[in-house]
Amino acid sequence: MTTKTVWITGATSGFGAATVERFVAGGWRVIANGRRADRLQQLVERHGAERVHAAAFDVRDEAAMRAAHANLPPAFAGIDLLINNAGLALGTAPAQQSDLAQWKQMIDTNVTALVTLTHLLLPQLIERRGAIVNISSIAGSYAYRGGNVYGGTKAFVTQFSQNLRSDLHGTGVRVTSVEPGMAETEFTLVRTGGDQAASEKLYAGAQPITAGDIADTIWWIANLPPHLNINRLEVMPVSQSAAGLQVARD
Ligand code: NDP
Ligand code: 8X3
Repeated sequence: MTTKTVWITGATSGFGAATVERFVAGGWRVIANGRRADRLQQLVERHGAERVHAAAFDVRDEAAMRAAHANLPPAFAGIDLLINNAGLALGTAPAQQSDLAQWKQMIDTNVTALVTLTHLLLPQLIERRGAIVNISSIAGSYAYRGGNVYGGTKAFVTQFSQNLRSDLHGTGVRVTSVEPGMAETEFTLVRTGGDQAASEKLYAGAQPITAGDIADTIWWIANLPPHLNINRLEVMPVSQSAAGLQVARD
């Protein structure tokens, strides 16, 4: 059987790191991206340079992204699956108290970088009848206080995924939007600017989704028979559900 290649963004932590392990275990080659080069290097050392290629760059840096693509080792140059996972939320303040720089960083990472990499890889994904899995969020479907721009970026990811499907009609390329709910990763540590106690408090007693759960979900999506496409997949822990609307009274 031919060895397939997957490009995973955000491979240094959380969902992305667990997905690297899942795909390597499944026999795939992995292009692992993230800014923390030391963590990527550990992946290469653990699995070998023939299995994992470290592509250390900031996804907001288009020139670095293009250089990483142009300099892929020949064995990694044919990409069958793109997993657009790199992303972040910054802050939990209401819009009127939010930091504009944080809003821009979320848009640049979760939206602009995701479409840039997708645009770059689309020709070869079409040529190879490949697939794209975009990591969106329930925050793109359910409003909550402090979700403002983060939720907006994820609504974009969900709709972009569906529109990509329309444009790719007839090409055989599969596109899926995965929309997880509360999952314990470094997500809350990043969102709170490194507040470990806040992160632990959020997940305590909730039995949140694990990174491995999402890695298994992506693995399942990627290995379905080629005539099947999961369009959208919303996943929550049993402990989480949607709550109602709010009313302000005089
Ligand atoms: P983590 O913080 O654990 O992982 C985020 C990953 O994104 C890291 O590998 C980080 O790598 C990478 N990343 C962030 N910014 C950049 C950048 N500018 N350039 C390159 N890589 C970057 O969080 P999760 O695993 O939870 O998050 C993965 C995805 O899942 C995100 O898109 C998030 O929005 C989404 N999500 C998370 C949920 C949750 O509750 N945890 C629920 C729903 C969706 P590095 O810092 O090394 O660059
Ligand atoms: C992360 C899930 O609900 O914290 O995307 O926004 S949530």
